[in-house]
Amino acid sequence: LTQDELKKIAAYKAVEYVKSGMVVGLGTGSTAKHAVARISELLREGKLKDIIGIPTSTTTHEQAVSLGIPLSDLDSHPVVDLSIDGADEVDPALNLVKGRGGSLLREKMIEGASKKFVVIVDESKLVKHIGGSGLAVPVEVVPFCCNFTAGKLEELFREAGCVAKLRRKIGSNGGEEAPAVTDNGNYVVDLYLERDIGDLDAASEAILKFPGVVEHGMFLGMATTLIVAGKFGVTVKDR
Ligand code: DER
Repeated sequence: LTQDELKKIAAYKAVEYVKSGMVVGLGTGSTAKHAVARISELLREGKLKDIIGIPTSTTTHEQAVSLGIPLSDLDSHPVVDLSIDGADEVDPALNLVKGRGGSLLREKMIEGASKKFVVIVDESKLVKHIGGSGLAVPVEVVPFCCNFTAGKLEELFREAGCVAKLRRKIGSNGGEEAPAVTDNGNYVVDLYLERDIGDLDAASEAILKFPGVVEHGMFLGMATTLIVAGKFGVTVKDR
């Protein structure tokens, strides 16, 4: 099974939790994309009815529009019944790193407003501790003096061997281009960590203290169910 097939298996399993009449948070990324497609398929087949989708990014909004899923937003639906989304990392306590796709703020708003949040991953996303995959913990920051903010974040996690990098668009010629801009007009600083940052709640609070920080990509204690698709099958773990 390819990684994409594993993602699809996890996504389809998660859509079994979607019931007619639900307000559903639609995640962002290559795994959530399969869940959005599956929901539209069940709507077309009449197996699901009266679903309202709350997209977590403009990319997902466009995908859902093209698939005919009725959409709304948190202003109209402040309580979401169920959100389905991928993750970049999942630790044993179901804490997540999200945001490699740059949609962490809207994801955290929508998934934070959800009664249930089902995370769908292939087994490659499982880590012993947050930051353990050697990939980054993203932080959404305002463009104003973003290098100042990046420097403060790097200093904050100096003990964990942190290197903070402003995320830039990759140009057509592969060169580094302008800073990547999120759906909300902000930038992203990626924190590359060499060691465990320890107390995640304390780390979260410390990051959010900086005025230039909007939000970070650690989703702590938010997932209610984890669906992992691996070569040995699919596992479901409830919080
Ligand atoms: O960027 C995001 O938050 C995505 O949801 C990410 O966490 C998972 O993306 P993937 O399913 O493409 O790996």
